[in-house]
Amino acid sequence: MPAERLILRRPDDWHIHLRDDAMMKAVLPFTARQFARAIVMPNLKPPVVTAAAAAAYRARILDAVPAGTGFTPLMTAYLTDTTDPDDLEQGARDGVFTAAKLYPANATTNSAHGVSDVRRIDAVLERMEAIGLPLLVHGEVTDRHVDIFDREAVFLEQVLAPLLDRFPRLKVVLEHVTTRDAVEFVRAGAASGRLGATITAHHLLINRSDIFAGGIRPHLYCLPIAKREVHRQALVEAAISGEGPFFLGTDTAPHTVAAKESACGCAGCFTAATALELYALAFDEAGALDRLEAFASLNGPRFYGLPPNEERVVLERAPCTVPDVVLLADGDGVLPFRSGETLGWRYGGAV
Ligand code: OTD
Ligand code: ZN
Ligand code: ZN
Repeated sequence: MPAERLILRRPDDWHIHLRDDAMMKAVLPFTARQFARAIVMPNLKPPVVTAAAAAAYRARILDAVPAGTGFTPLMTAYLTDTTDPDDLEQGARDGVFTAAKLYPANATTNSAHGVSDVRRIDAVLERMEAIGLPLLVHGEVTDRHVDIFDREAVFLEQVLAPLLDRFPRLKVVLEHVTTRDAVEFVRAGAASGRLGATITAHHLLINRSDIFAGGIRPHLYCLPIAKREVHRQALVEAAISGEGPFFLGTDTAPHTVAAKESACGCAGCFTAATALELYALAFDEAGALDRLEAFASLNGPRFYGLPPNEERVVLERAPCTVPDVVLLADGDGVLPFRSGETLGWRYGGAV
């Protein structure tokens, strides 16, 4: 008899995009309802590059957190070719920065100011290694001659492996892994305890054929793009393994309907509306619900050196309808991943 209820420590989301203004106000309640803490990505327009900008962004988020949720945003610095190591260190010492994010220039949404060549930021990486500030990596090369489906695997070999060699004590999270290659790479470095990886719900649930099922489906387009089924299976196997380096990071990335449904649509899946339910589906399908707590609530805090949350929450095997659309105060809307569908798991809140 399969489990009907699953009680787990309140989880954290180690990779989210909250945006700002009306969009932030509309999407933040979904994350704050399920997760105690979240790593907030800095790819605003303009990006969050200084400790002062991150502190101001954190204050805007805290202002928008619904009363009673107790949600804590964990802030990140957006690394550029000109990041000042002193500002980064001061931000870390003041408790503003939990990590810093490496976007190879133009790899994904709002990454035009990213790092043009990782060797340009050696001084910054040295400082991060010295003070124990984790480096979060969007792991794709941006050379347009490299096929879009190969950009993660090529990044591992050309950029990440040499970087890990050059900074042997730097803590690194390979964000939103999408390939078997990445899973194997992370496993190979697991013994060091300094290499982790986040896995999104959507990459556990879709493969690249789903993006084109019956027509082009812009709401399934995200970066890194979903890969072949063998890769999806490798991600599921890693997520349910319970192994320490693999933890939950939704990469929920809201865009307006108009920005997604366009001749040149934006990348990103908005999964926050039913994040835990989507992970529960993937774990249930793999017969591994008992491993969800390690992935969602234990492995991330251990990697970041933070205590796991004490509170418990419940997931129930019951119908849960994903909202059709989430409306913003300015009249725009965002379509959740699987909008309008009924999922077989429902988040029941704190117990
Ligand atoms: N991927 N979209 C966005 C970010 C992520 O690479 C990512 O972390 C975004 O819209 O900010 C996306 O597809
Ligand atoms: Zn990314
Ligand atoms: Zn992201």
